[in-house]
Amino acid sequence: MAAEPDTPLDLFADGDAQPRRETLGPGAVLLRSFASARAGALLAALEEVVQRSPFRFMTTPGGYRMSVAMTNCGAAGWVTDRSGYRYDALDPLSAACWPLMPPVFRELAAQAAGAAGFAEFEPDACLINRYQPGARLSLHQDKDERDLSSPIVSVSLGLPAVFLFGAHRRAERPRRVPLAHGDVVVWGGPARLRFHGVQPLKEGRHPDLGACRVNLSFRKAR
Ligand code: MD3
Ligand code: FE
Repeated sequence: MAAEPDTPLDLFADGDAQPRRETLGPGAVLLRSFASARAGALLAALEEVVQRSPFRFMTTPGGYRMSVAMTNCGAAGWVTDRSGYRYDALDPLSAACWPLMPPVFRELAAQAAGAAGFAEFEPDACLINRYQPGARLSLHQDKDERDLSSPIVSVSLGLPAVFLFGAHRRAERPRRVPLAHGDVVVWGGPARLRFHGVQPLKEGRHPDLGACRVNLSFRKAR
């Protein structure tokens, strides 16, 4: 039998740092390792953000404390409390504006969106989620943003996690997508209102982040 013809992957045989693109479904593009080369710069910028607006456990409108700790940067930040979910210009802990979106955040988000076919993505909100072992996000839709025609760009850092990519109905069984340090996913168009979640984080240690996973999600909220 003849050898298989060379595939594009053979051009990048040294691999892991090489970005690879995978389509998860209509409107959902996984860019493996897209952020790897800039992970150090992203984490340094994150340090500055959390000095001003630290991670905190928010409360759902139903009164549950979320297992994922959150903070934000940008002109608007996603918050939840007993009165509901919303985007707010102010950090409720400090009553001051959320920290500015670091240029390295903004640039990475725009480049990833562009690579997935969304030109000129200008996010005004970056929700930052921190998962410690056991933390999870149950299946939900993101629909608090005014502009549902813009994509959401999500950047995974630290420990790996299993992302649940569902359908337009909660009951439909989601696809399990393992996400690792440096992976970026762009969700837009027909994928924008799909249910999604994150399985409970497994124990582990990441060399840069220790026992946690951080996810940056860039949105156009208003
Ligand atoms: C799929 N966070 O904060 S954004 C969230 O890993 C959230 O922490 C995920 O879901 C996390 O709301 C990463 C991934 C995401 C965002 C919007 C979507 C996936 C999506 C919209 C439709 C389908
Ligand atoms: Fe979400």
